Amino acid sequence: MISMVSSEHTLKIMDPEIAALIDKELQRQQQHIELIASENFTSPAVIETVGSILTNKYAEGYPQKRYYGGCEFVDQIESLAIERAKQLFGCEHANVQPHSGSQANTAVYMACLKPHDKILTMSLEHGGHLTHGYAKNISGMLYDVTHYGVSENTGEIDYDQLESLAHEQHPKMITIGASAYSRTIDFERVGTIAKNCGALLMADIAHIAGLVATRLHPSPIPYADFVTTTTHKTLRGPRGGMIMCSQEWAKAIDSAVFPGTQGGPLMHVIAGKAVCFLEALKPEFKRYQQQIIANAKALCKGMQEQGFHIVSGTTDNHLFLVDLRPTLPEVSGKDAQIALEKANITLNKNTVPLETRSPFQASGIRIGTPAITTRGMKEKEMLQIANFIATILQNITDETLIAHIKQQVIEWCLNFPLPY
Ligand code: DSN
Repeated sequence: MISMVSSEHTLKIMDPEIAALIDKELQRQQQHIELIASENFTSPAVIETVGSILTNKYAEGYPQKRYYGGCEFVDQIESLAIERAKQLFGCEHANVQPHSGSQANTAVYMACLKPHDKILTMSLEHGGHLTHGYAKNISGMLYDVTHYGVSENTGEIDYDQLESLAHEQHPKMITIGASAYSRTIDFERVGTIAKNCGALLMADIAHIAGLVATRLHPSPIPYADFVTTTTHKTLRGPRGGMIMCSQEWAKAIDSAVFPGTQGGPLMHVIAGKAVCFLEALKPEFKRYQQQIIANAKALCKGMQEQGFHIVSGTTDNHLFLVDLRPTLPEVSGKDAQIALEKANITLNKNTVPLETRSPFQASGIRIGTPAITTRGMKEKEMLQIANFIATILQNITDETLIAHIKQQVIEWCLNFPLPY
């Protein structure tokens, strides 16, 4: 499709500055070990779709119910995306228009809550998300928020605390789902708690969507009134969001997305979601998800063998948290992130249970394997990565050593080319 652009209109000619920055970003992606748990490398087919002429089209409304003419083909595209999402996740209704996970969560709240209603959610410090009632997010401003968290001893979600808070607070909604949690989530138990206290349940599977789609993580669909996700993390699609629910809530959810919280849908991104869902329905996608988990377990074990403390002791999914304090008490998460970045290893600092530093410093790092698994890395490579990380963190002020590892990382990355 790109080849349809005549040479005098290419980006390099029209805007060499932006073209050069995109080239640099591509080189950065190729030459770094990407361990940010929420990032991935989407397929060339998705990139082609998102970069297509579909970006030209306005289509406010839904298939066959649009406010604009000329929607014949985008109607078919959105219908395909919806049908594939329903097939992939086994849900009754899917809205594929949310521009992001945050938009998806906000639309769910708009569909069923009124300002000042009570919500019970996982706290950000314990692995939740901004849109799960964080004070400076709209969810924390509009609703009366109570937080549950992880047990300080085990690092696992404290379902007993969740249950007693639910009976004490009588929330209108409970949310379950996390951005930094490495263990299997017991959606069935939380569904029972919600039912017993008369609360609605929203499960946010943004991080684990690929694992849920392939049933490598139990699905919340049978237990939750609403399931929200992004499409670009383990699901490996374009950057965007989605809401799934039963037919009972379909109309309210659709109205909350449009016109409630969004205007025109991004049809190029919706088409990219359709392509992503088709890819995710293929058997090789399940093998990819299995390898993500195998790699996370191997990297986690590698870090433990290097003497690092893992929150909750292990991982069941695509990520894990390292609490740096027992091994390197003087090194903050921020220090670690900066030092690793110098050696082309990208990840993010993260707060850990019983955190003693501010969120800007933090005492942990979050490590995820979706992106490096897409590049074809396997268990053997995870041990090498653990070795790189440990060497840097144990010699955090040794700039010569870090520069030397950077060169090794760049050469090593050549063995795992990106498909672009
Ligand atoms: N920013 C995402 C993450 O890194 O987990 C969550 O929205």
